[in-house]
Amino acid sequence: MSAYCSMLERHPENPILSPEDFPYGPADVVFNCGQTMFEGKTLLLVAVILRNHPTPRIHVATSEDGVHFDIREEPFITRLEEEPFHSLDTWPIDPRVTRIGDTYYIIRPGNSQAGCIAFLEKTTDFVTREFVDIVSLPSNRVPCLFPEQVGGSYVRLDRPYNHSPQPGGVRHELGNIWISYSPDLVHWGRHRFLMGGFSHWNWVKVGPTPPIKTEAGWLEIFHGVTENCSTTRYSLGAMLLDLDDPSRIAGRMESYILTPETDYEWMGRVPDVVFACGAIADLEERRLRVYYGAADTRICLAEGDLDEIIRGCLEGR
Ligand code: BMA
Repeated sequence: MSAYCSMLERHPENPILSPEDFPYGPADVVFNCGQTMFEGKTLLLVAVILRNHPTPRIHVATSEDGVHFDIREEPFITRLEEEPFHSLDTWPIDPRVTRIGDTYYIIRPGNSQAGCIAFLEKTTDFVTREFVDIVSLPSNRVPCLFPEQVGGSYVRLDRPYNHSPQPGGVRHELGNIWISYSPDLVHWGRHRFLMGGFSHWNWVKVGPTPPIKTEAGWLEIFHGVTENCSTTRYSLGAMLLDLDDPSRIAGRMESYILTPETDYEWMGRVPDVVFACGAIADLEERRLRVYYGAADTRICLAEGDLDEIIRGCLEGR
């Protein structure tokens, strides 16, 4: 039984990928991963920071059982080669994957002096990738695509920064989730505010992952950030968006579904962090798997009962 009331259970073999497991190292960090099913296997896009290389790269890791992964040696994503994009693409991490039809779209942040923007790329085979465009202005943290059009438009959630004065005059970097629409995945508009922090565990920032279609609504796993005088803590939450009008929250858990409570989540490059770039639902088995970065150092797996999570959202637990 977890010390906290979490909806997700940690896999007993956690962490399932650590820097020591990276066969092409030495690696200091193997963390926050995109996740999807591909050709019947679980596929992770794993961000790796090598000890002897200045910037991260993203490797493909695949698994038959969802727990033991083979990591491909050749990185799948490294910095974009050509200017003007190369100098904006200094830190390839946090890939979000959405399958639309037979194409897998990947959105990841570009961090540079110019600010944090988002690159959209696509692939059909996870061997070659094609750059589509920059799809957000600074500062916008990794838009997440819905897996199909709604009402004739592509839809996304994103997290523009909001530098708001707080009581007492302190400027604070807050982050809220917005929703927007596009005819072609490149031009985005009809921006609407969706959700800000709403509880002690997420009042500083909330940020999205790609929504998952269920019968009850779009299941959205998001991260929530809180701060106290000495630490920042990242947890995961869940909500449901209306299937026909995803700008409407149909249900939301008041509590987190996962929060740091193990040594490997408390200690690492950034302590006190569980961070997900997505989740994988098995709609037949009614299970949800979340591959998450622990303390910005390792990858772990937490699993839950899909119907329980949906009920938790609808009941506002
Ligand atoms: C966020 C992202 C994540 C990271 C998290 C905690 O802003 O940069 O990559 O896991 O912070 O450090």
